[in-house]
Amino acid sequence: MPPSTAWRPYPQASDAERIARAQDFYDHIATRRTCRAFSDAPVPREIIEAAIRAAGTAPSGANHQPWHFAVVASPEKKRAIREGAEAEEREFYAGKAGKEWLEALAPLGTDENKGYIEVAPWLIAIFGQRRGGLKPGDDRQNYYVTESVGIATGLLLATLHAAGIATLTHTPNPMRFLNDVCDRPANEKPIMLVVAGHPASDATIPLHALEKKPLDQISSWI
Ligand code: IYR
Repeated sequence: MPPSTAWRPYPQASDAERIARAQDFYDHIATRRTCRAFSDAPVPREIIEAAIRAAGTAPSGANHQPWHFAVVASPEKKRAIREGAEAEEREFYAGKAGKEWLEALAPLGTDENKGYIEVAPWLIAIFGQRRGGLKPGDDRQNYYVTESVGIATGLLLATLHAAGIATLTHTPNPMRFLNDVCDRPANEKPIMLVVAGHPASDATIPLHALEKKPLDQISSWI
C-alpha cells in the first residue's frame, strides 16, 4: 500500500456560494497590476513571510517543493542586485533582445534603468532547485522544477496582492549574478526576481497592460 492519509473533504457549500466565491476571487485578482515605480514606504515582514508560506503550498513535482526564496532587505544587497540587473538590461536594450522583442516591449515603456530595485522595501529572488527532494539533506532528482516554481510564484503574487502590496516580476537574463549576491549554490537556477512594496505616488500603468484577452479567446470547451 502506498503511504496515504484520508482525503479531507472540502467544506460544505452550495453551488451558489461556490460560484460567488469564484467570481469574488476573480474580481479581486483582476485588479492586480504590475508596478514599475515604488515608494520606500515600509511593508511588514509578516506579509512577506505569509506570502512565502502561501507559495510553499503550491503543487510541485513529487511534492519535492523545489524552490528557494531569498528575501533581500539590505541596502548593500539591493544595490548589488540593481547593478547586476542594469548591466544585463543595458546589453538587452542596446540590441541583444533583437528588434521584434524590443518592439513588443515598447507599449510597456520599460528600459534599462531599474532604480526601483533599490527603492522598494523587499526583493524576493526565487530559485529553482534541480535536486534536493523533500527532507533537509536529501539529494534526489526534482521534477517539473520550472512549472512548480512558476505556480508557487503565482501564489506569492496573489497573496501579496490580497495584502495590498504591489509587485513586479523581473527576469533579467541571464540572472546568474543573483546566485552570488544571494549566496545560493550553483545548482539552483534563478527564475524570477519579485520586487514588492507600495507604488510611488506618481506610478502609472500602461494602457497596454489593461488589455486582457476575453474568455472565449483563452479557452475552448470541448
Ligand atoms: N527584463 C527586461 C525586459 C522585459 C522583458 C519582458 I518579456 C517584459 O514583459 C518586460 C521587460 C526589463 O525588465 O526591462
